[in-house]
Amino acid sequence: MKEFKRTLVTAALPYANGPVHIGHLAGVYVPADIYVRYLRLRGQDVLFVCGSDEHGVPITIKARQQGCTPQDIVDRYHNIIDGSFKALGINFDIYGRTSSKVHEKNASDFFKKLYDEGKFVTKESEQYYDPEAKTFLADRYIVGTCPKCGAEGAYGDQCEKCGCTLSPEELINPKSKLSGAEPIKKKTTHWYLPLQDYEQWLREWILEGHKEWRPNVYGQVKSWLDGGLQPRAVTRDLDWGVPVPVEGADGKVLYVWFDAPIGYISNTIELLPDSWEQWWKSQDTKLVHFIGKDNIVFHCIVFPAMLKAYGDGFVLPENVPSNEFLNLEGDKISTSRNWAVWAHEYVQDFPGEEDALRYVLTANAPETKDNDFSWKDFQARNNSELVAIFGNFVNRAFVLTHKYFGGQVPAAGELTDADREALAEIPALRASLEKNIEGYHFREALKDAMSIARVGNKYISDAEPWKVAKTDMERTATILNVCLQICADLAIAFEPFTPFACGRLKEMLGLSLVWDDLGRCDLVPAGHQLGAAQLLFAKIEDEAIQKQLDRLDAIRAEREAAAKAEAAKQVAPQKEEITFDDFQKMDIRTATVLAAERVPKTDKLLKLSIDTGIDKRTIVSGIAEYYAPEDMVGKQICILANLAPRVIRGIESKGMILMARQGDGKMRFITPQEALSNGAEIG
Ligand code: B3M
Ligand code: ZN
Repeated sequence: MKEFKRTLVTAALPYANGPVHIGHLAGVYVPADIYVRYLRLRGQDVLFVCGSDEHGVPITIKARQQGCTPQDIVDRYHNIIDGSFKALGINFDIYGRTSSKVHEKNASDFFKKLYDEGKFVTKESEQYYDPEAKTFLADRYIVGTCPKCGAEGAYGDQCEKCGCTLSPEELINPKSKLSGAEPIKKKTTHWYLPLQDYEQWLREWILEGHKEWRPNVYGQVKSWLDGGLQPRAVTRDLDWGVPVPVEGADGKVLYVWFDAPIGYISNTIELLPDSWEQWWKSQDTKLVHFIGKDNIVFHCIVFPAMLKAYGDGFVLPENVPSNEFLNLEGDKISTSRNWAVWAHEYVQDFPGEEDALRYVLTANAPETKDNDFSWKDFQARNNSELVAIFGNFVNRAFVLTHKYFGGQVPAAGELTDADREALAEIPALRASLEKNIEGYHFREALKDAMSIARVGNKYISDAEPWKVAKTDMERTATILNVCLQICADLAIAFEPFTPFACGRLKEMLGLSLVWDDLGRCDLVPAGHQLGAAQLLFAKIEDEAIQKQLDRLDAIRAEREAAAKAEAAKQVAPQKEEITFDDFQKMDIRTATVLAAERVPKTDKLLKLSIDTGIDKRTIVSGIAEYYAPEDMVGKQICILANLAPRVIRGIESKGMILMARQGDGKMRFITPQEALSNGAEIG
């Protein structure tokens, strides 16, 4: 195994076009922070870099929609995101931004060097252009009717209704999402990085050299490489981004996925203008990128190829841990549908409960498969694990030490087997915890930490110092001494996961602890004065959970109503042409309903007696969902009189009532605008 001197940890730069939600936290930021805190506790040299990703089309779209500038948008979200990371204890050394001057220069210089060295190829192509908004359009910004299912509002790359993949050419009636204008094709020239030139090198480096990467990451890389790499455009026609620093490139900027990963470097430069190269260019730096699963190709293929093309000894990632997706209450998290738990709202709704979220998102992390976050599970894990096991154990140990020994750590007498056995479990759990964190298995690592709390909780429950104290103070002293040693272990083992509670616990212990202390058993010296017991974790009450569930229910209801309204507007395509003679064959007339009743044992059918002007007859009609029998009596309607009779549920039905049916299935009968005599011919 390679020996490294320092670890550079990056967390994917969130787009500053919206706040971050629990999916982002669980996928990237909480695991990255756990990893960094662990390394710090071990005394390692670590740098933790992140920042806002402030370029890209979605930001310009949002600005247009809200009638403000892209800069306004990124300023707003940069601050919100930065604030929620801080509130949740996700402690970057720098949280920079790609709209900074340092980044603009760095990204621009990076491009220029590759350009000067002939590392790009140029290509002319035809792309969609919005003649009103005067801008080229990404596929996503062209909408129209889906050619497969007829749904309105299908995107140029996909129809969300039927799920089919599309290209903008296939859309019926394509329109620019920006201005509503019909897009035209226009020639444009861009710079491309010929990824295929790096394919062999990537194969050797990753497929041969990094078989230990998570299967989802390794598998995605392999399938990209097996599919054959293509030149990839690194510039765009857009007015928001880092301008392409070559002559004749007016109106062009660096593609957001070209400049964003360079942002990791820029942010390091901003923080450490004199020593940043040590982090990026020394081969004894271990670089780890924490990312979301939709970022894999950019971090494992494109960015490394960019660095390789650049040369100059840039380090490549040693690992790229990426999670699957987190769902919320069984549904995909979606920013546009507002189906999310937003980090900045969580910290407002649950002040002081930051650890609970970190804990649950880790315990439930989608490390190997998609996972679900539910508020009930959140409450249960907080109340029955953090509060009932970890918190309860520590609380009992402290309260009893204060009660019997005035808060002074009592000296241990001779240890019994039970004492020794409890303490002996800790080094083994520590070893497992280390192995798991170092292997990026944070869920398992958290289980190891929780197992230490379980050991403590079981030990104190079995040893019952509150009973022993009635007869044997010496034994009570030993038990509480053992408990306090375990409390110190917990303050260390949990620090990466629940740093706020561990801060309080260290305060209560009056000790500063490092990782190597974990499992030593003599951390808390006899005679040492403890601080007052503080609450480590608070119970989360049903009302708080219900409030969140109500909020989600309201969003769901709103979404369903909107979907219904949308469906109602759907118009069925016109039927095949018929001749006038075909039409003439139909005998359509006015008629009046004389009586109506439900057909027994059916939900949909009404039996109607009607006066057709020609005769009195019975028609069975499937309208019971829309009309009660009494709604129909006395109404004038239109019927198809000469439809061949049919027997429905044993009733002979002669003719059909004309109904108008809208896209969501809602039906209304047709009535003449003014009452006419029954039997009037329609046509
Ligand atoms: N902003 C994508 C994302 O948030 C992107 C990550 C950039 S990392 C260099 O999914
Ligand atoms: Zn479709």
